[in-house]
Amino acid sequence: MRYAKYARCGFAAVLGLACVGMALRPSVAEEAHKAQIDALRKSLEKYQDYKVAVRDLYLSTVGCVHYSGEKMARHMEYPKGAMGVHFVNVTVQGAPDPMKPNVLIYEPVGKELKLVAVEWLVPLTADTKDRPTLFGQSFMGPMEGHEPLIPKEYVHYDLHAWLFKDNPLGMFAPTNPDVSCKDSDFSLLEEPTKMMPGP
Ligand SMILES: [Cu+2]
Repeated sequence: MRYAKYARCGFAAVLGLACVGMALRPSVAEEAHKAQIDALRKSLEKYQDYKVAVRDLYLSTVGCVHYSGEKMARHMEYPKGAMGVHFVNVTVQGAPDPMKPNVLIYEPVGKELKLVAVEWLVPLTADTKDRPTLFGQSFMGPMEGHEPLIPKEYVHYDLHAWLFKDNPLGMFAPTNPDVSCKDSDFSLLEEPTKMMPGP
């Protein structure tokens, strides 16, 4: 068995490095995304102080959003967990910029707000041709706006990235079961959002 493995390796070496290149390709992309995510996290560290975020026009939408895990037909599937408090910067527009998310997400902990995640919120427009992607991740949606904080008519795609607090469901999951709204005076249990047809 071991001999056969080495034999194949030797054969690939004779043919050139194509075989090695193929084996490495996915991890090279993953490494590039990881480096990009590390750079992003570093550039956003200043927003651990929410006042810095507000000064840069990331404005609080106050409600701490969480989901029960209830499943509804033709609605988004949000596992039980929180999304936290969204600070939205409406001056960030256009195609999603991997280095400039338009939403910062905070978790109320005691009397503090802890930066836990970021989000890219991209409206569906007449010009939308494709589902957006960042870091090799497809955005979720399109979906209606998240009532009661975002009007239903705001049909959009979105992608969350839990850069500042681990998410057992994955870095890009929409909700985080380890984030809680229990310390918020403005806890909002939302229903899953309705899916909408794409382009
Ligand atoms: Cu959404």
